[in-house]
Amino acid sequence: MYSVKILIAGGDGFCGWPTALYFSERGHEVAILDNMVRREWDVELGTQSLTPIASIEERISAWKEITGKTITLFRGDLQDYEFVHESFKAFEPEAIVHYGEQRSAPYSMIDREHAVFTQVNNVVGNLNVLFAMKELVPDCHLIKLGTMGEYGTPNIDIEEGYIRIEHKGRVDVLPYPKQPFSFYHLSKVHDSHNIMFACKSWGIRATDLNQGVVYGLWTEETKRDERLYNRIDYDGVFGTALNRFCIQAAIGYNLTVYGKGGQTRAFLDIRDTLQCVELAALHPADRGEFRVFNQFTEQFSVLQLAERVQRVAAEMGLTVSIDHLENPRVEKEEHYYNAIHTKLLDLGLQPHLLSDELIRDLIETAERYRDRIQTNVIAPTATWR
Ligand code: NAD
Ligand code: USQ
Repeated sequence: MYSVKILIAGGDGFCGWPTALYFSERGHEVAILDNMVRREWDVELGTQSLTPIASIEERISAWKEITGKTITLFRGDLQDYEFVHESFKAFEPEAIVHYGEQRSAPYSMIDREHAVFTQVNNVVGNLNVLFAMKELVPDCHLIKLGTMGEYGTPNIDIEEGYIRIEHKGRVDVLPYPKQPFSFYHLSKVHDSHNIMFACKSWGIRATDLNQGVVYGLWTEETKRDERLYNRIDYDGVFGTALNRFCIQAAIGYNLTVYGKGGQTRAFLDIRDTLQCVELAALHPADRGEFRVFNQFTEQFSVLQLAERVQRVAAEMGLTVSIDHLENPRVEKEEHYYNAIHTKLLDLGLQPHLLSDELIRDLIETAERYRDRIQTNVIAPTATWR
């Protein structure tokens, strides 16, 4: 296996921090770029990660102390082109994993300001990455985190990025139609279009990873020391379906299924996020290629997940009820869903499928940190209407 000089934008976040450690552990040269804005949103929303998390400086120095390995830090905003330019010039990455965006759909739907912030932050940050690549590291591979939510829930199979269309006797392979769920998901569509255009115009190499909802918390590296712990969100704005249900189950909070719960989404274990990103990094796209992978391992409806958590909790002696809350979102609650996801499997992905053990482990983690859980931030507050 060869070593890659890899920049993790958003490397202080839920996916980014374990990714940085994972690559560093495997002998790659790692730098993190982040402006810590995710920690400020906790303050804005009056919430915090279930697990206590050390500052980025403490995290990086603990990693050095434990493994002897160095992670470089570029602390700043992707919207600041001068900063992005300086960081790229100093580090000269061979690959960039770009996680550094506002990633909550509810946050983007709070009001006009949050919608505008989300799209400006994400679209401008991503454009700055593309321009810095063009100017300084044209051979570098961009591994961009997109989302399965770019596609929405069409009544036909979801392909990996492109679909062959026959129209009036002519045939073409075109980008798969996008019907995103929120202003956040729309920002990812805008990013995809910008990256595709940069690949075509400038010969940039890029892989768009349309990732499903990530669940889980622990990875080999993050559980080694308390100072390396990852964050995990449970609040109504940043918390995501399965993780939220496990944390709710631990404190006897009725599981918050929105509407009927027939909404089906694509899911994956955080350990598979790391594997997928590594597979993309070790098999770069060609110059000028805009490659799209659907990054998930299984599909579940929200109600299926709630019932599974309820059953595992019952086996642990916990009585858990399921609430069907009025859905704060505008989305189909019963629909067809079948998304293709073979490209990462073809590259060698070995999925960690959802297990009762993982659910039990998350419930136990939440029990351990129950004093940190604020029940007043669990209910959804942002509405789509
Ligand atoms: P996160 O919010 O935990 O981490 C994102 C990080 O990016 C944060 O540390 C934040 O400070 C940083 N950031 C945001 N804007 C920035 C800016 N302008 N400049 C510098 N840093 C900035 O999110 P996550 O859950 O780790 O998600 C990472 C990526 O993966 C996101 O792009 C998200 O859209 C995508 N994704 C996440 C999930 C999921 O379930 N968590 C699923 C699919 C896709
Ligand atoms: N949901 C509930 N109850 C909850 C939370 C969510 O029923 O307590 C439902 C939602 O209505 C939705 C589904 O579960 O139908 C998924 O919601 P979510 O909050 O778990 O995830 P989502 O908003 O889609 O966003 C998350 C990440 C985002 C990523 C996306 C992948 O926050 O960054 O892009 O998952 S995907 O869903 O494939 O678009």
